[in-house]
Amino acid sequence: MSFTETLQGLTGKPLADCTNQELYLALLELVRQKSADRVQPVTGRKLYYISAEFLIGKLLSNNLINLGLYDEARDALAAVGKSLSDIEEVEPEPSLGNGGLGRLAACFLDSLATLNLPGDGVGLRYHFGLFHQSFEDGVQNEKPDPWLTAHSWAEKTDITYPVELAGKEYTARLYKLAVTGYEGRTNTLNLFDLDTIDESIVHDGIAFDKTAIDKNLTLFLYPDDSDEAGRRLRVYQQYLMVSAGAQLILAECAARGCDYHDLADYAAIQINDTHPSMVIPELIRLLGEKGIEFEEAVKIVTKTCAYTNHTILAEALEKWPRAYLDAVVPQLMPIIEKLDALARTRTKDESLAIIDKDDRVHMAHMDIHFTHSTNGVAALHTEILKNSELHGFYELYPEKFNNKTNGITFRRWLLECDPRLTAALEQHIGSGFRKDASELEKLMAFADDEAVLEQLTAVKKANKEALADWLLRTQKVSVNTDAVFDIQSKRLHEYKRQQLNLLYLIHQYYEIKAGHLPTAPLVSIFGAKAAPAYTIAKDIIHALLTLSKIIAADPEVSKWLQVVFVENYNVTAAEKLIPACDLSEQISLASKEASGTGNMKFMLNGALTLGTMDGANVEISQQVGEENIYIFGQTSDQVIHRYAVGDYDPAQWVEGDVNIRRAINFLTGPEMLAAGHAENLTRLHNELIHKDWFQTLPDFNAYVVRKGQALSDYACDPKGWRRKCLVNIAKAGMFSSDRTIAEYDRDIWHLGE
Ligand code: 26Q
Repeated sequence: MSFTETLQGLTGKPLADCTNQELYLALLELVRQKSADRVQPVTGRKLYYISAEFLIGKLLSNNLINLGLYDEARDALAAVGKSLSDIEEVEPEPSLGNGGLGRLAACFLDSLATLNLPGDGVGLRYHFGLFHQSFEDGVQNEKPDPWLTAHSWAEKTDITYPVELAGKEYTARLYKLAVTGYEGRTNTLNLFDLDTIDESIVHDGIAFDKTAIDKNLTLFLYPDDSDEAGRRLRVYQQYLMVSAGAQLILAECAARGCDYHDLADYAAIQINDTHPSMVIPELIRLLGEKGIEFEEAVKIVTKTCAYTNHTILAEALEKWPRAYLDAVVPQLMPIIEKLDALARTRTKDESLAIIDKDDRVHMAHMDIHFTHSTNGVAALHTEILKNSELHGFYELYPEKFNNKTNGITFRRWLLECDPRLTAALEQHIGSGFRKDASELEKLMAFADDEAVLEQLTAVKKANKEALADWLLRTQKVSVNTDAVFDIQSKRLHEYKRQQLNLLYLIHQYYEIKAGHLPTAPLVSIFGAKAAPAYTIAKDIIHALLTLSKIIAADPEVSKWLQVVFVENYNVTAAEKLIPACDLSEQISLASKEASGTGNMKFMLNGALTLGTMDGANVEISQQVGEENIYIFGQTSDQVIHRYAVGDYDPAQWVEGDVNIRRAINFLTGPEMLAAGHAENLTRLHNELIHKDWFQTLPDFNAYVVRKGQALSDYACDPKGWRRKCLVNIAKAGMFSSDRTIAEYDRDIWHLGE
C-alpha cells in the first residue's frame, strides 16, 4: 500500500478533502501504529530516567523523522496541496519543562531509543505546561498553556498505584507516551496523573486554589517556588512522581523475574537534579514492605541510583523544611532520619549532613551519600563541584564524582529544524552524520572551498528570510535580513545576564546618536520567560521592551539597530530562531551556567558564539579553537575569587567609567520614563548600581569590544566569517546527546547487561 493509501485508510476520505486537524489526527494514529512495531523486549538492566520535567516539544515531525516517514508524508501531502508544516501548527506544544534541564531529559530519551538502549522516562502529566507568555503594556503576562486535547500523544492506561500524601490515599494513574528513536527502538515516557484534577479551578491567569490537592496536584509545572503554599505543593508533586515511579519500577522488574534483592541488576535509576530525590527513601520504604531490612535496602538503592547535579546556585539546591516533609510524607521521615544518622557515621563534617541544625533536609546531600554516582553536566561545572561547591563530598567519595558533558539530539536540532543545512551537508559529506555525529568533521575538508562557503551563506540567508516571515506573521514585526541576527534565547535569569546585553544595546543607541555608526546593522533578538514571581527578571524584560519601542520610533537609530523580544519562547520558537542565527549570545557570569545546551544548538546550526568561559562554552572553544569563537570577560576563577573576597561594589564601576554610567543612567532617563514604567525601571537601576550580584559591570567593556569585533568581522570579512561558521558545524559532533548517553551507559548504567 502506498503512503497516501495508508493515510487515506485512516482519514476515511480523500486527503485533499481533509482539514489539517483531520490530517494531524490520522498522522498521529499512523505514528502510533508504526512506533508500536518497534517496541523491543527488555533484557538485562533497564534505565529509568526520573525527572520532574520533560520538555519534549511538538512530536509529529520528530516522530516522522525517527520512523523514516517524514519525506514520504511531506510529499504525499504536497501532492494534494497540503503542507506538513501547516499541519504541524495544529499540534499543541507539550511545554512540560522550564528550560535546559527539561529539554536535556527529552534529548536523552531520543538518544536512548536511537542507540537501542532500554531506557524509559518517569515524570508527571501536568495539565498545563510552563505558562503561556504574552506582553501587555510592556509587561509579561502569564496564562495557562493547555496541551492535552482529546487526542494527545500520552495514552491513558489502566495501571494505577496508591500514593499516600499527608495521610490520605490518592490514586496515581499511568499515561504512556511512545518515544521513537532514529532508526531505533521505541521506549516509553511514563507520566503520572490523578483522575480528580479539576482544570476549572484556574482563574485570573495562572492562579488557583492551592489547598485542594486532589484537584490541583498536577495542574501546573512549577515555574518557581516563591510562596509557601507553592513550595508545599511541589513536595506533593515530587512525592506523587517518585512513589508511583518507584512502584512502577518494582512492578516491571518483578514481572521480568527480578528478586528484589537483585534490583540493581534489573534497574538503573537516574535522578535528574534533586526534584526526584525522595525516590531514595521511598524505594527503601517499599523494599522494607517486601521484607528487606534497612541496611540491605540502602545498599540496593545506592547501587541502583545515580544523581545528576545541574546547578551551583545555592538558591536552586532544594532544602525542604522538615515540617513540610513531616506534614506531606510522614512515612518517609523515619527513613530520612535513619539515612541522616548513617551519613553521620561516615563523616564528622556537619555541613555534609542530610538534616541540618535548622531542621532543613538537604536533598542533594541525601543523593550524594546514597547513590553510587554524582555527575556534573560540563567539564568546568564538574570541576567546580569537586573543588568548591561539593568539595567535602568529593573528599569523602572521590570515586563517585564524574563528568558527563551535556548534548543535544541532532534529529530535532539539525534534521528537523534546519532541513536546508541538512541537505547542504549531505551533498558534501553524505548522511552518516545522522547517526554518527562525529562524521560532521568531514566538513573540515571544505573549509576553504568557496562554493561550499557560499552555499552555507545562502542557507543562512534563506533561514533568516523564513524567520523574518514567521516574526511578521506571529509577532507583527518586520526585520531586515541583511542585518546581523544576534540571538539570546534562554530562561530570563540574572546570572544569564540579559541585562548585560541590554546595557550594550543602550550603549549602541548612544553611539549611533553620536554618529559613531557600527559596521553592520544589528537585529538583537530575545526569547525568554521570567518566573512569574521573579521581579527583577520581569523588570529586565520591561526594560528591553521599552528600549525596543524607543529605538523603533527613532529613524536615525532604527536604521542600524532593532530589538525584538519574541513572545512565548518555547521549543517551537527555538526551532525557528536557531537556524537563522548569526551570533549566539552565551554571556552568563563565568562559573554560574552549569553547561548550557542552547550554545550547542546554535553552534550546530552555524552560528558563532559570543560568550564567557562558562559551562560548555569552554568545551566549545576547545573544539573550534579560539579564532572561531568570541570569548570575553572574567574567568570562573576570577569570579569565584571576587565572591570570596566579597568586596565587589558596582557603584565604583559606575563612578569610574563614563560608558557604564551613561548606559545605566539611561534606564531611568527621560526617554525610558516616558515610554515605560518608573517602578520597574527604577528598581532595575537600583539593583544594578547597588547590588549587581552577577557582576555585569566588570564585564561590560570587554563585552562591548568583543561584540564590536564580531560585528566588524561579519561585515568586513564575510568569507572569513563563513569559514568560522563551517568550523563550528564541523566541530559540533561532540555535543550530540548520543555521545553523552553512550558515556552515561559506559560509566554509570551498563544497560542491557
Ligand atoms: C526548584 C525548586 C522549586 C521550584 C523550582 C525549582 C527548579 C526548577 C527547574 C530548579 C531548577 C530548575 C531547572 C534547572 C535547569 O534547567 N538547569 C539547567 O540545566 C541544563 C541541563 O543540564 C544546563 O545546561 C543549564 O546550565 C542549567 O542551568
